Amino acid sequence: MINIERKTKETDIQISLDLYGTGKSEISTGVGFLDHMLESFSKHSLIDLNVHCKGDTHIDDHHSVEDIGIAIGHALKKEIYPVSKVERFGSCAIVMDEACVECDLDLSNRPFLVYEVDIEGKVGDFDVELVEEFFRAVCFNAGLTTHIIMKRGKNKHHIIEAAFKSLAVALRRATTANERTGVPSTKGVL
Ligand SMILES: [Mn+2]
Repeated sequence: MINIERKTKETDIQISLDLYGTGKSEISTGVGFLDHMLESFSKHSLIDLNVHCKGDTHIDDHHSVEDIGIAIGHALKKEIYPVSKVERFGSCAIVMDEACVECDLDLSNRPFLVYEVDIEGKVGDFDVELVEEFFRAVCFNAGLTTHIIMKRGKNKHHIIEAAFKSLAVALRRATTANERTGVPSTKGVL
């Protein structure tokens, strides 16, 4: 279990995260759609996750969404590394009705994000361009090489929720114990 506190003039965030949990969450970010996505992420990753954020959402949701991503990324980095006796690589394609999104990731300890999800506009009052900001903040601060690719879809709520679930399950698979892998790198450390 890792606890992270992150306070700036824009946001005040408390996070607790247990990588090997049971998918329990208490989420209150001030951004309703993000609450829904993080509850889904926790449930399907089996990561126990509490997130509380007071942010300047009177401006817009950008600072809160990005800063929560940074804080979750920091917490994941502390929980994941150094990598030992786990699968290391994880992939998952999730379907939600007409939508299908695939996430492929590597516990590389190197930040990289390929994000090919071609959607615009809003879900409710949530700006969908913030989804890429969130995933970039998570992957860069956690040290994850991650590709999130929309294979098909029309409904933006389905597409984004499938993206969060695909990251959740890919991460769960990559962090699944495997006694035989040792340090799963020819470099000898990750
Ligand atoms: Mn939903």
